[in-house]
Amino acid sequence: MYEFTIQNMTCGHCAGAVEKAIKAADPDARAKIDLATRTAKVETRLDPAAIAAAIESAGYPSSLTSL
Ligand SMILES: [Cu+2]
Repeated sequence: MYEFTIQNMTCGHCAGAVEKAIKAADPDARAKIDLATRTAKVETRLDPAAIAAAIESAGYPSSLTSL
């Protein structure tokens, strides 16, 4: 489980776009997006850097805040 802080995520559409980007990178990922805290908790077998890159390429720079 990785937790990312995601910039620019301001509405439900953004949260959906972030989730879609995560699922595109890893179809087996489980993602819990929290709009209020602008964080995403992601369960994935991928390297967290790959998830961060996918989120960023959707337009939302992110940083890994915890493992
Ligand atoms: Cu939005």
